[in-house]
Amino acid sequence: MTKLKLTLASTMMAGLLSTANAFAADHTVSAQGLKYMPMVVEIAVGDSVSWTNMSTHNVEMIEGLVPEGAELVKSAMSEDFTHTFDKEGIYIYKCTPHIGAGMGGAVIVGNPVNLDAIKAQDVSGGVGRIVRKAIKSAEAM
Ligand SMILES: [Cu+2]
Repeated sequence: MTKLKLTLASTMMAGLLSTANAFAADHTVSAQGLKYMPMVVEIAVGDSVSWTNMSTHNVEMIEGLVPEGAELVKSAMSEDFTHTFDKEGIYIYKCTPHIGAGMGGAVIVGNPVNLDAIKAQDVSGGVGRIVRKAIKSAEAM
């Protein structure tokens, strides 16, 4: 390759890389009282979610209610938190101290590939309400 062609090729590569980054979006979920708003967010693979206003809250994903093989994320109490989702499916999370009051939410990444697995779980109480809302959103996709 000539030097010009190499320069052109690397310029194109840089363009492709920055285009890919430009499509990854960050979505904000805000803690309002004892609720996460919005409670269900639908995002693309590679997007991130930032939880804000986390004065007395955290994010704890629940075993059996995330895609198979996905990391069970647990954020530090009272700290804003950002997580990038690289694996598609439905993620159900709770606020550890406030799940009794129903505080939690769901992130649906790409296709809800684990919808049947989540439906098969026997969940009640606050987590049950979040799961039912997530299933409703996933089925409407
Ligand atoms: Cu909370």
